[in-house]
Amino acid sequence: KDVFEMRVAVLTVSDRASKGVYIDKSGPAAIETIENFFKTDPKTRIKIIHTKIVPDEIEDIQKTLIEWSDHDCDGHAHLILTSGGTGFAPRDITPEATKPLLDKEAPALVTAMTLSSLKITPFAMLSRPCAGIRRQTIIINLPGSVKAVVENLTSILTALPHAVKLAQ
Ligand code: MTE
Ligand code: CU1
Repeated sequence: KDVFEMRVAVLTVSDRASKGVYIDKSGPAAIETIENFFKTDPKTRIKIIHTKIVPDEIEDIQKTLIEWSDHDCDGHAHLILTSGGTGFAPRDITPEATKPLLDKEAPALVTAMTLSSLKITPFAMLSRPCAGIRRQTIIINLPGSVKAVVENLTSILTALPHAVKLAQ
């Protein structure tokens, strides 16, 4: 039957993880969360096509987002999740790197994440994520902690296959 293979890429944005000061746990947490959610969905199969860790630098982030949303021979990512760099610290620039690359913004994805996150912690106010569409790729910023990745991602997963199909 019609099984949609959703090509997913996960970018971890962290100075310390990129230097190997600690092992990135948020990228793997995003992958586990999305794989686990769609495990029981007969219509969607998750294929992780890229993972990467970059420092909190606009150029590194943008280079990766552009590459992964490009239509190369392996095919563009349907969905790019970034984790980290959405906060108020001076080096938190993931949304600023993402926004200029988007053809269209998808503010309601951010609303959904914020609404559900605020029910869990007031610190959700301190995340400034950006979400939208570049070419045929949906890009969504998530905060950096494992807890925040799981909670934010869980709140939007159910809408993603429909979103991805519409964007093709
Ligand atoms: N959202 C959820 N659902 N759960 C959380 O624990 N942590 C917050 C927020 N969003 C959190 C959350 C905290 S403490 C911060 S500082 C911001 O995300 C920004 O995180 P970042 O700088 O790692 O992107
Ligand atoms: Cu925080």
